[in-house]
Amino acid sequence: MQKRRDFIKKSLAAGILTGISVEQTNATGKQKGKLPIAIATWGPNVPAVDMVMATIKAGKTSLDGVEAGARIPEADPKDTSVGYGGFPDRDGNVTLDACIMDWEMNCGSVTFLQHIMHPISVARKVMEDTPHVMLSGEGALKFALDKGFQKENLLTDVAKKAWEDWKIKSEYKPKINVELHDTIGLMAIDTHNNISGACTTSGAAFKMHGRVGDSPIIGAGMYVDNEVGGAVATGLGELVLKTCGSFLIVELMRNGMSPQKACEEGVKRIAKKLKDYKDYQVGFLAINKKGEYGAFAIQKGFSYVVNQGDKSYVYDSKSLIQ
Ligand code: SD4
Repeated sequence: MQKRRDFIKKSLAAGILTGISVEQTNATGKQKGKLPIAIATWGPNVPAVDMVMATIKAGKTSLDGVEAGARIPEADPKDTSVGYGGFPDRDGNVTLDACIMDWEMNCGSVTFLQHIMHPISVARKVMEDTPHVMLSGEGALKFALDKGFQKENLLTDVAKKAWEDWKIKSEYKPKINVELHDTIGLMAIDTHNNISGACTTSGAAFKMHGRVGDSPIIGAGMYVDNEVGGAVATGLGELVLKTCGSFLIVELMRNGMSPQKACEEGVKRIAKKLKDYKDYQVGFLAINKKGEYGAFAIQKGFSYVVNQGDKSYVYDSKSLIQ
């Protein structure tokens, strides 16, 4: 795993992993506002951000964009933190969480969903075709099947082997920045100046069966408000749930903070309130209506992708702990 992490780091720096030009730098000084914009957590998600921008440029909405972008890591068996290929829970089940939200406060979410490769699209169906915001577990699966989604085995051989290796000790210890990429949170502002957000994950690896993290919770893992901007979170969901992370960041921006300052304040809130924060990673990413963006994390190693109309760039986030 260490080797793969080193490979990704070097490949990102050299711009070869994605085949597009990649720039790595600290966020400060790079947040010039420009619209439209597409943005996502974690450097390896360049193809997803490219897809969001291509969708917007084709005249579709930011909602169409973030959904199309989220589907890329969901279908990628090599991504062990999202969708197909995600690491399972401690009983060997791949259980997925996702949410989506548009510029009119419409939102949809699925939690603890099994056997469906694209939870983000099920979340969108919950938003558009039901009077509810959130469906969970068996109910979410039944709804997805009724809507024509296919039941699939999402546990790849690689994920199964990782789970079998984990079972030898059966120790639950969340890891920081596993493999340098993780949950994808995306946001976009389209050519009508409308913002949408999406978040999708297989959650914490080897979690307890039934555990749900922050990612599908509107206001924790993701939140957008068309008057203000949006925020997404990645890292150990329990810390984000306890502090209503993404909602907090949007409210801080509403009160005048830049996206960068608001993300810093969100991380500082965790550090102030939660004694064990040093053992974990949380990263926040935010944009405002001008297309300015910012990011901040507890630990080093959090990266993100920005596309302001032409190509995608990868940036390193600053962190509280150096
Ligand atoms: C969770 N927040 O389920 C997700 C996992 C994640 O970076 O974002 N990891 O807790």
